[in-house]
Amino acid sequence: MKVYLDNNATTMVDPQVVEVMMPYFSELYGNPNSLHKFGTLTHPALAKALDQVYKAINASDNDDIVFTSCATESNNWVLKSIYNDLIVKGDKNHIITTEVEHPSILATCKALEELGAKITYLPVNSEGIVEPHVVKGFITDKTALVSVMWASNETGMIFPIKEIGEICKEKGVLFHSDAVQAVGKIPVDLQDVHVDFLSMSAHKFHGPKGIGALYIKDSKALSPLMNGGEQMGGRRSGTLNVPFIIGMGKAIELATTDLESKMASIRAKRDRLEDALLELSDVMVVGKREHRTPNTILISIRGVEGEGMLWDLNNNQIGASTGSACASEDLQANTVMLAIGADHELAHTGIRLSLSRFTTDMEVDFAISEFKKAVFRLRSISSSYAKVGPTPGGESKECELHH
Ligand code: 7TS
Repeated sequence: MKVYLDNNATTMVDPQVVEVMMPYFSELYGNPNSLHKFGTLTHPALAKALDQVYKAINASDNDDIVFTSCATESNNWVLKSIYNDLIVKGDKNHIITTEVEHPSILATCKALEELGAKITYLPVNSEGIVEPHVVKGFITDKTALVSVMWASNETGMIFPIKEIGEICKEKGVLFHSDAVQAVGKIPVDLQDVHVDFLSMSAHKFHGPKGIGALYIKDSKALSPLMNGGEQMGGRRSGTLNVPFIIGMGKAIELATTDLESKMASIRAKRDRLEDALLELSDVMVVGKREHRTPNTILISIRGVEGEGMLWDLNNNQIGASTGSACASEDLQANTVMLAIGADHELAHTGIRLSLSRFTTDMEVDFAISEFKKAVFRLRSISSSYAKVGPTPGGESKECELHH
């Protein structure tokens, strides 16, 4: 058996998504901007895909949704264009984000900092989220943008986006949310929550890789990142990736239809896995489960290096992660765990397990048994764990880290 538990890194493309994409590679391959039939024949399916995305996030007709190549592009676009439009050409100088964003936000902020922007990286609480009053405390009349993720790719923790959106609205500051780990996993209703810009990515909800979108409330002005042939109303130049856009539309529709029941089913499997792993001594899961997306567990196992654990799981046909694949090529401690206040030893023992609607009960059973075996095996050869042994009581918990 092979068990894929790294769905926060990417997901399997749903076969129904592949099916709707297929005709647009070799049959209906026209460029939608061409005036002949080869081009115009793609229009109905493109319009449908756009509708599917609008509906899934409850966007209004006044809003814009612009397809991009990925969420990394959407995030770069918002940050760089706000910097150009409101800082270089305007009278603002400040952007607020958090310490635990994805590298596509953090590295872009670092680059803008080098160009002279003032960036505030907000600290997170012991569960790894930013509290609304902390955001409020840092907004000044020079703040151009607040950018806070909707849900963490590492911990699954859901941020108080509604409250932060209200604060930004009240203060007249633009608000961006990287909702890559929220869309398709938990309800995202943009009539209920005030967000000016929202990034999403199809490959996190069983769509293809290499296609994403940026939602823009009230179609507000934002200078383009890509200049060229003026596609997408001049917002994002580059020939439209027709099959991938169609795939994204289908994928978001499938993910958000009967979302509550899909969430309940994934949550039941995640909770069963988590309960079983918490039977081990000296393990800790970051964040209360009711505060997390229903598919994610970030667990630390005292005495077991994250990379060793991954290796062992991989040898036994289980794909997991020590955290974001975007940052895991070097053997660094999990940065989110450090931001939460974990010591370096603990931050080196984090393993992220992320399920999907395709994860089966049998796979969960297999993962539980292999995970436990790997922990026993690795602890038995861990010099540090052997020396100290289980901590007194050795109790395991799902909790907040205490500083
Ligand atoms: N934002 C978040 C919150 C993400 O989790 C990711 C990918 C991205 C942006 C980038 O999306 P892309 O469309 O450019 O690929 N996150 C991860 C991860 O956690 N492990 O591998 C990729």
